Amino acid sequence: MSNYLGLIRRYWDFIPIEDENSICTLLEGNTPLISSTYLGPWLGLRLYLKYEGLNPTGSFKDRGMTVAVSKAIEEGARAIMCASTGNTSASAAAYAAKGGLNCYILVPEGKIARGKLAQAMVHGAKVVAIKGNFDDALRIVREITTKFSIKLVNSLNPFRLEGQKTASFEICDQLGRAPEYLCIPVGNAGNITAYWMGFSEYHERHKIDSRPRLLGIQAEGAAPIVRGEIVENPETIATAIRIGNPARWKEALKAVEESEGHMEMVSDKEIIQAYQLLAQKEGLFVEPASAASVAGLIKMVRTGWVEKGALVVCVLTGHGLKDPDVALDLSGLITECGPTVEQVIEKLGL
Ligand code: AN7
Repeated sequence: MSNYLGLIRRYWDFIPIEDENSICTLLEGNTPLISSTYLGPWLGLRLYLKYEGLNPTGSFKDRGMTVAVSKAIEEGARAIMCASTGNTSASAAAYAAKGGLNCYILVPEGKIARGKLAQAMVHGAKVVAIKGNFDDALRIVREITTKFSIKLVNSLNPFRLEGQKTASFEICDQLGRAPEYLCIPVGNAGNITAYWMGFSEYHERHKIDSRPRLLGIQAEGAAPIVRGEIVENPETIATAIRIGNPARWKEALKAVEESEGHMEMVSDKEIIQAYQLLAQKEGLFVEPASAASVAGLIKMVRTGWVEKGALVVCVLTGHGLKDPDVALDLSGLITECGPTVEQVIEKLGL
C-alpha cells in the first residue's frame, strides 16, 4: 500500500482546503528530482531536473487542479471550465471525472498536441475548438464563467496557484535547501508565480536561508513578457506556451524582479536541440515547452548570466508522450525488414 496521500493532505497546513471530504486527488505531486548526468557536467553546473511529467495526467497542472477542483466541490459547484493550450484541459477533465463534475474546455483549433486532446476527450469533457488562439479562448471563458454558475479553473483561479506552489516545497525537501537558480518555461505565467509563492512561504516557515533566482523562459515567437508587449499572433513548436497575453504577466515580472532573476527567450531550433539532448543524453522524454527551460539555461550559461558551479533546478513541466507528432517528425524513418535473422542482422549493420 502506498502511503503517499496526495498534495493536499501532505501539505495540509499550507493549502486552504477546509473540508477533508471534499478532497479530489489522483495522488499528484511527489515527482522525482533527477540529478543530471550529462547536461550538468557539460554546462559546469550542479543541475537537477524536476520531472513534472510524472504527475497523474503527465503535467504539472495536476498540482493546481487537485486544489481548484477540491475547492469547487467544497463550494458546491457542479461544473468547471477552462481555456487551454492542452495540459490544463487534460488535467481539468481527469479531475472533473474523478470528482463527478461536468467539464467544459475551450482550445485553439488545430494547435493542441494530440495526446492532450485525447485525454480531454477520453475523460468525457465537452471540448470546443475555437477559431482563434489561447488568448481568445481565455477571454471567452472568463466571460462565460461570470454569467453561469461554472467554476473557472485556469490559473486565474487562486486555488490553482495554491496547489502549484507545492513543487517548490518538494524541491526544498528533496535538496535539503533551496537551489540558487530555478529555470522554468513561461506561458500564461501561473507556474512561475506559484513557484515564487512556494519558495517564499517555505522560506518564512522553515527558516530556509535563501530563495532561488528565477529564470523564466519564453519561446521567441510567443515572448510577450521578454519583449514587453502583447504578441497578437503567437507561434512556436512548443504549443503549450503559445500564448501572447499571459494572465499572470504582472505577477511573473514581480517574482522575477524580487528574486533578482531574469526572463529570456529561445528559438524553436534551440528548443528542439534541448528536447533531443534530454531524450538522448538524459533518458528523459519531455514535451517541447518543457525543453524550453533547458534551452534557456544553456543560453544563460553561454551568456555568463549563470555562473559555473551554480546549484540549478530546471522544471520539466510535461511528458513527451503528450506530443507524439513532434517526436516522430524529428526522428528518422523506421527501417523496414523481412522476417529473418539474416535480414535483421544486415539491416542493423551488425
Ligand atoms: C508543458 O495547458 O497554459 O506559465 O492551457 O503545458 O503556468 O502557463 C499550459 C502551460 C509550461 C506554461 N509547460 O505554464 C495550458 C497551459 C507546459 C505547459 C507551461 C504550460 P504557465
